[in-house]
Amino acid sequence: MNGGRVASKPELYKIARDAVVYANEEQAFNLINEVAAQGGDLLALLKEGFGKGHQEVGDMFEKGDISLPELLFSTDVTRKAVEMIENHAEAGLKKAEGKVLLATVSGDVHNIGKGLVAYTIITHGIEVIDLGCDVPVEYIIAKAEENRVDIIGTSALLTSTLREQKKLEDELRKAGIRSKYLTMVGGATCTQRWASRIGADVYCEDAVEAAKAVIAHLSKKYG
Ligand code: B1M
Repeated sequence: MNGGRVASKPELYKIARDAVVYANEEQAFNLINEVAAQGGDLLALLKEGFGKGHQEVGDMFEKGDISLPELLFSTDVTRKAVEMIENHAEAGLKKAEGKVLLATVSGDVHNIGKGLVAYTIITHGIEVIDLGCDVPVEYIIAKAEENRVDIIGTSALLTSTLREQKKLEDELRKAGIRSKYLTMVGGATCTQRWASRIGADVYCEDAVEAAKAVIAHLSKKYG
């Protein structure tokens, strides 16, 4: 990958970043295998390399510099890199304390933005339970309780499905478990105003903001 010379950390991070930005799955896999074989720090590679690339493509998409299919190809490389690194758990990948549960609300099949949020959080070494899309509030709460998560994040992209985010707040309160969780909301139709109105703890405009909010909350809780 570098003419036989041992690559420096910034060089390795750049190769990982490029693999995501240019959606080069083979480059990502070869790099992970090489770093794992050398006993290198895979979590650092995830955060500083793949994670940075992932944030960059997210930003490029927001600015309209790349198309939706390009974003999806890159996100797929990040997803596979994360899975591969997780499979190398014995090679030193340690998770930070705390768990996040994410779901796109019931009646809503928009999965791409929430997936981007999930992978951006995962690249910081934080465990994410991603329930997918079209998920009823009752199931979200059951899974949050079962997995003892710290944060419940919901995504809504349709005006008609925003109310599910309010339903989540209401049902958590009714069950007397609202204070156990930090609730985070986002999605194209969701706003700060809506979050304040329904009593959600945090509104995030994009995946980077979401990851920052998660890190801030978990650092405060676990030190
Ligand atoms: Co639909 N769709 N769609 N769609 N779709 C929108 C959302 C729409 C704005 C398009 C439009 O009309 N201009 C519109 C909603 C209008 C409204 O209600 N106000 C719309 C509609 C109407 C529909 C259908 C009803 C169309 C129809 O069938 N008549 C239908 C609904 C199906 C359903 O859900 N029941 C529908 C279907 C679909 C597809 C299946 C074709 C496809 C989804 C594929 C998939 O996800 N697997 C799709 C798509 C792709 C879109 C657009 C074009 C793109 C959405 C997207 O993926 N953006 C969208 C138009 C648009 O937004 N420009 C549109 C990329 C993604 C990275 O951005 O999801 O916003 P986004 O996520 C961002 C932030 O919002 C934030 O971070 C992400 C990135 O940084 N974020 C969070 C998201 N979730 C977060 C959670 C957080 C924090 C931040 O914390 C938990």
